Amino acid sequence: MSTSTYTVIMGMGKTGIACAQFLNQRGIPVRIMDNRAQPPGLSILRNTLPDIPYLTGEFNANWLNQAQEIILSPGLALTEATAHLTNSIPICSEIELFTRYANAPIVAITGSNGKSTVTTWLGAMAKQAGWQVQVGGNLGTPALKLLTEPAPDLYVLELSSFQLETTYHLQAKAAVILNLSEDHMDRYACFEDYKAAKQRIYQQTAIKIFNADDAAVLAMRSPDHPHFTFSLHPYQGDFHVAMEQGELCLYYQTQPLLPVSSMRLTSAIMRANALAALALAKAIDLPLVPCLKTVQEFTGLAHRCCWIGRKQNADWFNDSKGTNVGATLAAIQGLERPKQIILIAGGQGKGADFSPLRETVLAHCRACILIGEDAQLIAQALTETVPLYFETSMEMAVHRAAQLAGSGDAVLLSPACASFDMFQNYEHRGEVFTKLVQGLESGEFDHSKA
Ligand code: UMA
Ligand code: ADP
Repeated sequence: MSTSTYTVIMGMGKTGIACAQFLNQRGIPVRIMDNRAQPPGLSILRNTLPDIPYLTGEFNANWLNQAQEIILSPGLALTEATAHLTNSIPICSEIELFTRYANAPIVAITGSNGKSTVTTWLGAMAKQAGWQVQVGGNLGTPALKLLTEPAPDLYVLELSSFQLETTYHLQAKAAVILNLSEDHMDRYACFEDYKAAKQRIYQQTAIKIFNADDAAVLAMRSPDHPHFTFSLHPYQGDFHVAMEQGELCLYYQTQPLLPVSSMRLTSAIMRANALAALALAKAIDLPLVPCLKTVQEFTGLAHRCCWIGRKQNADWFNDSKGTNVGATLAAIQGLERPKQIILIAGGQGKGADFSPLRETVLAHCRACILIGEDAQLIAQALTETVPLYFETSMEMAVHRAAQLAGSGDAVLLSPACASFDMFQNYEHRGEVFTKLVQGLESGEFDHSKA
């Protein structure tokens, strides 16, 4: 057992810096390191915490072996710490640290897709109901940052599998895994490992929410533990979608809640997200009326299947946050335009198997424009489906799409990949795409050259 009195933080990104600031403020001695030469948090660290010992460009085994505890940033796998350890040192996440200090109930949301949407939606419901609520986690604001504000009535946290790997005492009042499909296969040995990391969200959770349409999620349910289910199929979940007097409605059990036509977000995946948010709201006793008002008024988040305009007589959609195959499948199917979609995809595939795209592309797309590091991998999965075009920049991809697009078509950017090979992040990719599309003049492209 170590006799040291310092905590070592691994990683100098958003999470690492939030941990250093939080612990330093409480007088807990910390050291911080990052194996990147120029980690993004370095200048903030130097400016705001000049007395904290730090290291960049490598990890220091001595520091790690003498630490009282190691706080591991989510971008680092557990083995990045254990590889250096000869002593038995406890390792945990920033979220674990958060649970030690948080003084209000926690709702925790994970899943392969829809996390940010449901987290934001539930936060908006709580706010509409007059609750003090703080929203953060993988969404962007590190959970520990939320603790710098007075304790609210509720914390709503989006959690990634990375954060859950080393979180042991979440004890959420309500938690959900929205869905499970392959993601981050460059980090996990297999899908089972990824699933196991996600499943940790249900540990010691008071009320669990399950997607009844997702077999892998539903298999985690034990009937005697308090839970709610949701489903897009009539009467298949506590919260579900069914017809009421000729109109499609959201339901709680046998009670119609509202017609889906009254929602601003119209796609099926957004109905599933609304049902999940309502189930979480029910689990924490949020009043129904303000929640339903929020279901109707919510307009969604940027870069998730957003219509950005009509050019070349086609509709253009930005789904830059479609960073895995599951999200891209949902986006293509959600547009409901058989054979009329021109898909722009590609980037860093994170070790994904792209073959599930095949059938959906064949049914819904009429061309695919491929960009980025893993364009060839996607092309292999799509051989002999639809015409494939390879482009070296987003600008070229948009120009190619404009040449191909005709009346009634939809051009969809939904990359099924991370963006870091060509862009700072998915927001940057979406903004570049949107600007290029907005810059297209009608008739700028000569269709005869396509
Ligand atoms: N890294 C190193 N060496 C280090 C530390 C990090 O190479 O010593 C690399 C990682 O491999 C990673 C990158 O640096 O590629 C960032 O890692 P980080 O842990 O420092 O990231 P933070 O800046 O702290 O941001 C993290 C989340 N990022 C990741 O999990 C990769 C952010 O989610 C999250 O918003 C933030 O904490 C606050 O909670 C982003 C994300 O992409 C949006 N998440 C993944 C996803 O949603 O799919 C999981
Ligand atoms: P996450 O935070 O899990 O990445 P987001 O809400 O940011 O989820 O959405 C990411 C991508 O997933 C977008 O492309 C969006 O259109 C798609 N998406 C959102 N909700 C769902 C869902 N319930 N099922 C499948 N795809 C979804």
